[in-house]
Amino acid sequence: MTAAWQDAAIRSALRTYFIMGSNNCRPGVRPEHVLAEALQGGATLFQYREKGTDALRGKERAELAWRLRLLCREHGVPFVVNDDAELAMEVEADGVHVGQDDERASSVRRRIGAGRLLGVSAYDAAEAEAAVRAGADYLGVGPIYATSTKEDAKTASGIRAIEAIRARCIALPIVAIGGISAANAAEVIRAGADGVSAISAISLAEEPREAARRLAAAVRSSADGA
Ligand code: 3NM
Repeated sequence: MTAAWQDAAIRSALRTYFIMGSNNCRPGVRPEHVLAEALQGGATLFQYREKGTDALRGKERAELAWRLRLLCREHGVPFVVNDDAELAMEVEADGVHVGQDDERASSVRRRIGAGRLLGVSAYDAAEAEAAVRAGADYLGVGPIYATSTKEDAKTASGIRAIEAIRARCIALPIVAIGGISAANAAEVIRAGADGVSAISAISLAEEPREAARRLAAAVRSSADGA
């Protein structure tokens, strides 16, 4: 059995958290290319999220998962699968991330064991507390800002959601999500998040490597107290 993740390793992996599926890329741009660029730019974790309109299914989905998984392995960056514990096990992922409408977090924890990361999305403090009880290793809190990437996203909460969760003394590592870019990453970190996650700020950028580099630099400078 693999040992559970150390708290410091989780916080460090969450810093510049890139999420993508095949339908998040610019027309004609391959996801493998975008991920390779993002990793070179400094992405610290990757979540494969193949969801929404035109998402791949079955064999194509599993094959792309494997290719992206191997790229992460080459860079020594954790690879997490969104909402599919079975696929996560099949491609030897480092973890699974689930939202409130996906398989229950406690059930995913039983399936993946203690050695794989379990991330759970939370909109507010009540959902965060439930995620802690279910055995989450980290929380994905959002949407912080307006996003057009997630088809059924809730109303943006602003950084208040992060502050409210920290005010309840929930110390679990937090990655913020929704409309995050290099321009607003610093205030999210100052509000109490350990890191920021982004889809479109990197996946739709003309230069994903540069976009990831800018995002990582914004997180670094705010975490250093700049
Ligand atoms: N989950 P972008 S918001 C995948 O609120 C996802 O849980 C959200 O995409 C949540 O970085 C979101 O392009 C989309 O705004 C994030």
